[in-house]
Amino acid sequence: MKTTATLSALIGLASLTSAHYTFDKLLVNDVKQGGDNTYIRKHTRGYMPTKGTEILAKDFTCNTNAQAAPQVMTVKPGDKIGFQQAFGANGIEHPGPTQVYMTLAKNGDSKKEDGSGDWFKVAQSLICKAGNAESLRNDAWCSWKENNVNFVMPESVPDGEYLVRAEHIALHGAHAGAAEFYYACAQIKVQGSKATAAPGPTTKIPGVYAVKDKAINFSLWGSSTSYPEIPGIPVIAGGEMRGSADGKSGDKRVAAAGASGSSSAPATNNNAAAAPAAPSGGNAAPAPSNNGGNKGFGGNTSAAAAAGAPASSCKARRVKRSQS
Ligand SMILES: [Cu+2]
Repeated sequence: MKTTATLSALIGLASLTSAHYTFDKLLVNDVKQGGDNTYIRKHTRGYMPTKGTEILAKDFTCNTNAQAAPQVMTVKPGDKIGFQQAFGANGIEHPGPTQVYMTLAKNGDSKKEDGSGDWFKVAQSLICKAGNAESLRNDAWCSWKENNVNFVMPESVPDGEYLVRAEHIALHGAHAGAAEFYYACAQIKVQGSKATAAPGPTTKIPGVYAVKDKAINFSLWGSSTSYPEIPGIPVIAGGEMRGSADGKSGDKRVAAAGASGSSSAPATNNNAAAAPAAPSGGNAAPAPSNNGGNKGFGGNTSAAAAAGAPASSCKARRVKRSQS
């Protein structure tokens, strides 16, 4: 029995550890392109997440000490792009949404781009399986057990070279102010688009999230069966919305209506359950921060302690995985 218990403990540890990850392999239409970090910028954070006030630091753009990758991948609208996990990880096992942001390379060269310009959001995934409070802590999320963050390049993105930043936010510690951010940037050239207008709304990264944003201080440890939040800014018109706030629509990818006609309102869409689309009535001028609008402050944090939520951070940091 002792052996069994020890084994179970080890297995538990292993699976927690594999839940930590970053992304280094690019997929186009589910086929791996090149090797590790051929198109995705290598950084020095390893598989550890970014947390707390670190999201305000410059390194939040493409992760710690990110270096230009050797190649730029050319894709066309309609191609499915995936950011696959690094270090042998094979599945996201933290609960939370995924986001994909893009910024146009200012000099037309994504290898040289520093990401200091404006970013727009091309994709958002939420909940793909309607369930209960328990499933909201694991397999309700669209990204659960998938080994890559993926989206279909929308027609509404004009031709050009871009930095594309894919992100997963793990919410298990969010009630205690410790949402975990996993992200990396790829260098991608879009070719064959008919779009001409620059997509909006836009934001800066860092700056897309404030530490107190409701979406990243949400508690999974109460009775909630949905996640009625959209982290950051709304998805551009024609961009991809996968799943929904309560998962009742299933694992569906639909084109976001976007904020068309209402310019670049940076307000957070807190009505995701109603429609995977535009923020209601946003007419604000483009602004680099998203602190306006209906953004609240830590609305769900207090319920956590009452529900006996676990400590915020992951414990399994000891098991090492080679980064070489
Ligand atoms: Cu973790």
